[in-house]
Amino acid sequence: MEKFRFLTAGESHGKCLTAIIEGVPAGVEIDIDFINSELHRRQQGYGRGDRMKIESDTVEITSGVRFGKTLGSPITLSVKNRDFENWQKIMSVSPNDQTDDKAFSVYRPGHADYAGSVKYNQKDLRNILERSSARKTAIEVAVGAVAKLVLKTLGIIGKSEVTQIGTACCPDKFHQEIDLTKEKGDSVGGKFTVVYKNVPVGLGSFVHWDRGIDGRLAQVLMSIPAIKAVEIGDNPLGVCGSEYHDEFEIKDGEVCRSTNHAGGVEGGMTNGQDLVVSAVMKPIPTMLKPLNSVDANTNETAQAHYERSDVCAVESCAVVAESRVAWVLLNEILLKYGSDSIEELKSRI
Ligand code: EPS
Repeated sequence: MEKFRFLTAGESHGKCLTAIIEGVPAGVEIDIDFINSELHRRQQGYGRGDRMKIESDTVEITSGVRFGKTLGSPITLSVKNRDFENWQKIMSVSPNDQTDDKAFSVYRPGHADYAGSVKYNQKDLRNILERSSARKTAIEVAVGAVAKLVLKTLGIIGKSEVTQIGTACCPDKFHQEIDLTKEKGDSVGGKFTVVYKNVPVGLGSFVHWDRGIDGRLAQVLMSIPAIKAVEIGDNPLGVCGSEYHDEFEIKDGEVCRSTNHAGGVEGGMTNGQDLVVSAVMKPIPTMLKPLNSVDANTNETAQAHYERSDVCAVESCAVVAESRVAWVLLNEILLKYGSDSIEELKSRI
């Protein structure tokens, strides 16, 4: 992140989630309804838990935008946690409100609880859960929506599709797979694909290991909570080179290809074909039927702590991934073309 940069802050049950973004050119139309519709998409999906019935995520913009257009100055976004109403004392910043209510000490296998408590020297695992929760992806999607608005003015559009839930590979079977999992008190993961169209040639580079756009995409996708694998283009396992690589041809005087196994990336750069990235999400590690664990206070075996959760969040995760790919694309576009205003950027592309 060099040209399009941001920080986010906020706990899952704290007052709100916040982001400060830098690098968006001046003059970009900011459609708040679009940002809110992206937040709404992230909340949807079959298999989501009860938290999503409490929240109705909407963004507030408090800097960087005037009369509907960006100023080129830092943009501040915030999304309120409605659930904070129920957690005011528990999440209080004041030492006078100290309480053990909602504290827990039995590690949930697969979560950040164990390593996080050792690393940050915390006895109450809630101090780890609150920021490691996937709740923070709400504000990340708001940031991604701003990036998408810039990309949209440049004609670059993204979408995503869930391709697998558990063992089911066809959408007709997805709900059934989630229902069966829920009945068993379990959770289920899956796979999705993000596609961006009209991506310019030459974003990223081969000149240094850290300039490849494939590496950047892998990093932003791998760091979504619960993502375990990322693929760019088609999985090449078991396929020979002559079948995998996309041959060139000339059509109406233009260089083109009739296949896109590479997913739009060759040599760490976009090649003008659709950018195609897939990721695998593990089953969410909080389960009604808990796994064996250890109580950090007593050092005795115990059943893992149960905290309200989702049975399946693969659809939401696909929306989060779309946003993150938008961060990378906008950053690479700004690195390649620069620009302080959207008019300048359009003319350079
Ligand atoms: C989430 C909010 C969280 C969880 C979920 C995603 O809210 P709560 O903990 O109050 O139910 O529903 O997070 C996880 C399952 C996780 O493991 O982090 C959200 O806003 O997406």
